[in-house]
Amino acid sequence: MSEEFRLTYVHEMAEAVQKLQATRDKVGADSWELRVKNQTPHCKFGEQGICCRICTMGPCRITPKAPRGICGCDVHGIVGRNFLRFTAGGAATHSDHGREICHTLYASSKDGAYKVKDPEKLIRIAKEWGIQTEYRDIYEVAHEVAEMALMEYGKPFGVSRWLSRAPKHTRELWHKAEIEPRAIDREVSCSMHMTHMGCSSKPEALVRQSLRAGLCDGWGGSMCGTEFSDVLFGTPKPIETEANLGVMNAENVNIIVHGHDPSLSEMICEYAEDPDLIAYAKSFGAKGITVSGVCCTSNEVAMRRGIPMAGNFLQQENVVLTGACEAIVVDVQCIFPALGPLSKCFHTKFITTSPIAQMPDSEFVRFDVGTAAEKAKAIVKEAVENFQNRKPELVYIPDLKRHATVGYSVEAIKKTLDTVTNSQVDELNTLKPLVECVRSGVLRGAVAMVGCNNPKVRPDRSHIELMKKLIANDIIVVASGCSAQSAARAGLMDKRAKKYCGAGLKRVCELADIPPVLHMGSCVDISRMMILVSELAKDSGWNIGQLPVVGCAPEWMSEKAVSIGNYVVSTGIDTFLGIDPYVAGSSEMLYWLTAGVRDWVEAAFTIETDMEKLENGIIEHIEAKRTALGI
Ligand code: MSK
Repeated sequence: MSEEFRLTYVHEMAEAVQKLQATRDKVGADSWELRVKNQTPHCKFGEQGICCRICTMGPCRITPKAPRGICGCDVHGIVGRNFLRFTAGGAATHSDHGREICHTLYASSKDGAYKVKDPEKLIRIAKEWGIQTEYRDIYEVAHEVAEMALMEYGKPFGVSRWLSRAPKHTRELWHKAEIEPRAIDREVSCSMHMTHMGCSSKPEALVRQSLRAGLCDGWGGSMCGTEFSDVLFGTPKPIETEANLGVMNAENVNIIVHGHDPSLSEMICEYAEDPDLIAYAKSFGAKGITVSGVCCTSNEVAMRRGIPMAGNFLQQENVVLTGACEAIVVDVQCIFPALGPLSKCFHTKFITTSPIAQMPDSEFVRFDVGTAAEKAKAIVKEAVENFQNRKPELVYIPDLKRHATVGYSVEAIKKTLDTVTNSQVDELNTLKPLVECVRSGVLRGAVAMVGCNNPKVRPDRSHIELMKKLIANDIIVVASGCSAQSAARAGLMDKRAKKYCGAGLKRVCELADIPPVLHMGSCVDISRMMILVSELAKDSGWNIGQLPVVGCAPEWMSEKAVSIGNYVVSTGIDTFLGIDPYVAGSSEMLYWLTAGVRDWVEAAFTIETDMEKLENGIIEHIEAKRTALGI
């Protein structure tokens, strides 16, 4: 069996969607491949971050002839302010998602649509926060924890509660650098204030606040999102699933869930399993109901329910182009407005559900905690009824899918490690076996691969080729977001992919029965990776900045990714970006991001758009960390 296994190549993925593009042309639709052509070449001022439109005296663009804006701000101030606003946008987005989850937890009840699925985790967090748990109803505890978490967004004094999870050394660095995040909303608000006309234009100050705003996301809002999603929907554990467009089923009603917030998708999945609705689907000639996902909503339901992953960010139009999508139901973030006009060329219902993400040409079904169950049921019913409107001549689902084992939360990683330790003599529920693998050199290190796709580079290629190179060099990969879906679609989350590993990682995969690329969840779940490195530091006695661990976002595109980069670097992890965050126009900003911040947080960014150099840079960096540790 294992001899027959091979990874899917990126060119095979591209070929598989060519027929979908023929359908696109036949129905006169549009897709990102065409729009990229219309938008190329991109604005050079924008690309370098040297255009300022923060006030209406401009817009001001910096050139050799005009080195300052009308207010006198130089290129470094303009690039710096743009970078901080970029970061604040991402921090706000992740954190508001986290806030919604806190509200859902606050509304949870024994008889309601949302229940506490992981009471053990809830009690652990409650104790961490000094909340009384004994002799109390679990929902009383849940509501107190949720309220306390909501206060984290606007508390007038103190720093984020979650910081206490970080190692002492890291917390001291943050304190000394004055980047400990205070209330979550305050850091976003403060970033907007600092970048208003007539406030900060000094790169050092703008970068410092970027790190702080990033930290309020990763060690604030995103951590709320992850932790309380686990409490509500279950902490992920390894589960089998499949990935790529071939998970859609031509004989079934296909519902695609897309976005980020699991509150909606969990309910849709629930009702797609309802025997009455399945029978209803059969009455329309379908064999059943298939729910599959796109983007991070997909990661959320894949790792808790094994719901298949149809694709990542740049696949979102492809699911409609199959002609077999009865409904694409979206919540928030990373949703192309293009889905509206595109779905009009097919029978597909494009259903928006959040007041945060409203789009033309969509049907808006307002989803809220109080009516979640009835709205989800109505959406599934509507999708079922739409099956009869399919145009069979337009249906084509590429025959491409891969098996994947997903759901490696920190808790699941520890449990997996417990299976390879000798429970008679070894400590359980720790990361120490992993530390030993790194110390002995069986594993050279670890890379956190994260982030989106971006049409600026061939979609998925950088993710997949980088991961292949890393695992061949005995570097284990943990992945989240659309990067995780690239891995799954290629087959890198199939346990049989161990054949592509170096001898050390292959042995680890065999012993622990894991794939070489571990799925850690959605983009808010990069907060899981922060816990993972913190615990690795504690279990190894090394500081985070000393660990042979690297973060990498080779194809990123969103503001959220910039915010993530800021908190990953701030946590002490060197971060490699394959796309320039519009800072090329300022030598001072480049200095601060790629070198200056190292004095504060013992890590920095590397911006490298050449994939081969990026690949080699990561491996060299990991080996240099090992040399510095003397291992
Ligand atoms: S969905 S932020 S395209 S990873 Fe989280 Fe993917 Fe990037 Fe959106």
